[in-house]
Amino acid sequence: MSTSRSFPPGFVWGTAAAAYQIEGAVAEGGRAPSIWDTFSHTAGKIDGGDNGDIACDHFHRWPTDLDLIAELGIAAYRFSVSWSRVMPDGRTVNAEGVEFYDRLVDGLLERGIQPLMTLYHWDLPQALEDEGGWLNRDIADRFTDYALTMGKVVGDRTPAVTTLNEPWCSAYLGYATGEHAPGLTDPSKSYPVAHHLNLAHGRAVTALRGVMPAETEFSVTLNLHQLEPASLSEADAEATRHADAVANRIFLDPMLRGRYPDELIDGTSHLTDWSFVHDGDEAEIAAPIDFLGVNYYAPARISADGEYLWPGTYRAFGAPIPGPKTIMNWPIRPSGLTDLLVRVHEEYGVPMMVTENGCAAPDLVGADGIVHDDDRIAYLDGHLHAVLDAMDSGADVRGYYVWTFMDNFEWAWGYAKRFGIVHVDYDTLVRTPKDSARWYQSVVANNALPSR
Ligand code: IFM
Repeated sequence: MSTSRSFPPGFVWGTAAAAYQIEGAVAEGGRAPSIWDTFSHTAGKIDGGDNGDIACDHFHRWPTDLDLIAELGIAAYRFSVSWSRVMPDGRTVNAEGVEFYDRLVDGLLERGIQPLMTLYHWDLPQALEDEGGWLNRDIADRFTDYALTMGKVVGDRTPAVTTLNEPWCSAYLGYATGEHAPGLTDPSKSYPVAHHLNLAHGRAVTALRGVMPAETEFSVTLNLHQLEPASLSEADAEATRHADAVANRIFLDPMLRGRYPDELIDGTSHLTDWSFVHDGDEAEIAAPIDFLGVNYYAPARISADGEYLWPGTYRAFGAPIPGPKTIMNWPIRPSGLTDLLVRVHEEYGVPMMVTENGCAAPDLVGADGIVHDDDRIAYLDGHLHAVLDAMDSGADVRGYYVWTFMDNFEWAWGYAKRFGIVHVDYDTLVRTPKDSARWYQSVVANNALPSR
């Protein structure tokens, strides 16, 4: 039997959530609709016709939610700010909205929990969408103003800030496949959207450094794709390199190297007009960050066969991978996380945090009222071993945030898919820790994984 494996002292143990997925209270405290309110209220967009109107009612229940995080001994909480609560029209500050996050940050610190504030987790104010949203270059300045508002209010108590969560989803799921808000299906728009997200990130980091304490750590969170070719053929290898440029390097390269990859701009992306990239933009995007947030759930397989799904990537993005899957039908492959972290370390040399990792599981409530989610425990255990493996290979990984604290609104899947380590009864909104929460509690307490 192997012995337990320890993490280094100071390793950050956290859990993560996002505003629209948990807050509810969409029409309270001066909040105005975001693109996700509009989208979720559009017939046919969300499984079961669900929406975030009530969600977990975290807006009202945050004190007891934070009590539970503290009781579990979780040292850090990654929350996101609802832009449309703070600036309902995208521009004008709503004091009530700002105060909510001011109290949340104080509540975290009072309980000894370290805040990691995400500024944008997909819920753009609808008023800004009406002006063109992420397609309108002006969005970079709107985002910077919003970031500065939050930085000035909570910056003195917020040691770490993430600008964007998973801009890939905003650009491609929002504009190419239409699975996410704003639900467009015009693939040519994904590239300018990705660029404006990148620009907003870099501009906001530079501006925030001017108003927040010098020791504040700045980051961005990317859902990097661990890609593998479907076969040994040169065509699949080439398709995989290309998909890597479109899915990963379109963010990594400008942010960490100050230049878009040649594969994107040499015409192979099927989008030859990159005039939306202005002189000086790439330098702005490359504003130095202190760590990269990496979200990982599953690897993806790329095949050159099949039609293009959108310019520059492939319908066969997601070619079948044999082996175990979660109930999302996502392959379970912890070694993919090791490979990804080592690759980013070797190619970009940036410190990293795993800012999301977790799984949806069937989560039946037992006769004792508890969810005995051994499948989730096995998933988390495997992926935490994978993080240690990456660190053994030299990757500088400083923390891990389990996705997610409690079951919540899982975007296009509504409430049908549960990712939480805490169960939420959506009739009563009662929260009950699952076995995985108790398992995580003990991992955090010991700073080590149990023996296998
Ligand atoms: O729930 C989402 C989260 O909002 C962003 N990353 C992936 C999670 C699971 O799908």
